[in-house]
Amino acid sequence: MPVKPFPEPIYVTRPLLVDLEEVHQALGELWRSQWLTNNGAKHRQLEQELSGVLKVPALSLFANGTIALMAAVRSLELQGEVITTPFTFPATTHVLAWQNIRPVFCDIDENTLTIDPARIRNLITDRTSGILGVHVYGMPCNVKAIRRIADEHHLKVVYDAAHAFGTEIAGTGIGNFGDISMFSFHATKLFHTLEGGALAFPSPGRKEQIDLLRNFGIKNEEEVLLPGINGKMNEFQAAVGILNLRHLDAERKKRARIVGAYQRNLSGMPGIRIMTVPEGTVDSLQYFVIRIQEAFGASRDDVYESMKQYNVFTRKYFYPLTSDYPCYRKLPSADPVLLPMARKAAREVLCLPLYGDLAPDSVDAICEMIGSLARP
Ligand code: T4K
Repeated sequence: MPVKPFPEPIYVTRPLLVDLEEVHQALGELWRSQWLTNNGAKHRQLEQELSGVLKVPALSLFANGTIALMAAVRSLELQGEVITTPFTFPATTHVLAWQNIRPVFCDIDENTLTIDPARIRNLITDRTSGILGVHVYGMPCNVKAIRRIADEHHLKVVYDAAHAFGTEIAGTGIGNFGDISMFSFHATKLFHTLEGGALAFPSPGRKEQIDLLRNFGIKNEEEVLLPGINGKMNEFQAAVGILNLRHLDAERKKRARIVGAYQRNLSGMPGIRIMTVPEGTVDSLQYFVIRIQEAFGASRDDVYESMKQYNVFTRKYFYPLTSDYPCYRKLPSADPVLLPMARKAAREVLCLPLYGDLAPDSVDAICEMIGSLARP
């Protein structure tokens, strides 16, 4: 081995951890208030602060991103069939299945790896009620083309923006597109609340109903208006979120430097294609993703396995495709022949370690390790 393995494991990500003293202080406030959940002061404060950070008119916090996405699907009364991408985390597809909706898999765009609008029209039937796109790695879907198709066919549009915290298209927060967007605040996300998530919606009028769905449908002590669920974020999660927001800019700056270091080291390496957001788009800096193509000589799986010997644990987000899971693979739209781009992407992608505390010379070493695996 030309480069020495790391003495400690290097993971694809590490959570942002603020000074423990700050956490103790926030916990002290909670203990004194004796208010731990159910729309408390921290919850209200975080909701307000996040609407500003994400540049959306309104937003509702949730216990996690998956429950939030379930509430979005409910709120829009999606049913029958929903057209979606198979190149995603299990949650996106499972949320449909949990509500007895048939996922209809659509192939992805070769460059952005998001749902390909040119293929959506052919999949629309009289049972189609919506489109569920994923801004995968924070790469925006083609929101204009999707809106056009949705309007023509009277379909609702939901975006899984789990990776897209802070993504902006020409200065507009990503949560302003589609009818509802879901953000994940899981510990592995740039901004996190341990576990957590939110729904954002361009029309603030939607908030009342979504908040009801989040809290059992309870309007007041006398009235329960609809079959809601328990999707509430608690006060500890919200307190951690408020603290993390204060460190967001610093974390972004550190990540941007790391991304720069990766780009300097890897650009021009034959067979390595770096995923970058289009011009005019603010990058969420959630993942640093490369595609390992034929010219590299070694396969993505070879690199993934070999990097473990160096104590580097990269991830194959998103392999396998959700359409290949046993629970979905018999669906007509899951036929591999219909999803050539998604299959290619799932074979090629590799997420490299990206988090603020990753030392720049570790990035250089990781790139050297990758370079040493090339078999041109
Ligand atoms: N839609 C999309 C497109 C998503 O990607 C996700 C979640 C969702 C929806 C659902 O949102 P949530 O309901 O989760 O809010 C992780 C995350 O758990 C998951 O939230 C995320 N996507 C997914 C892409 O990544 P795993 O199964 O890869 O996690 P795990 O435990 O293998 O962690 C990855 C690495 O992170 C570890 O190797 C080490 C590091 N790590 C992890 C945790 C949990 C830490 O250093 N500390 C930690 O506490 O899913």
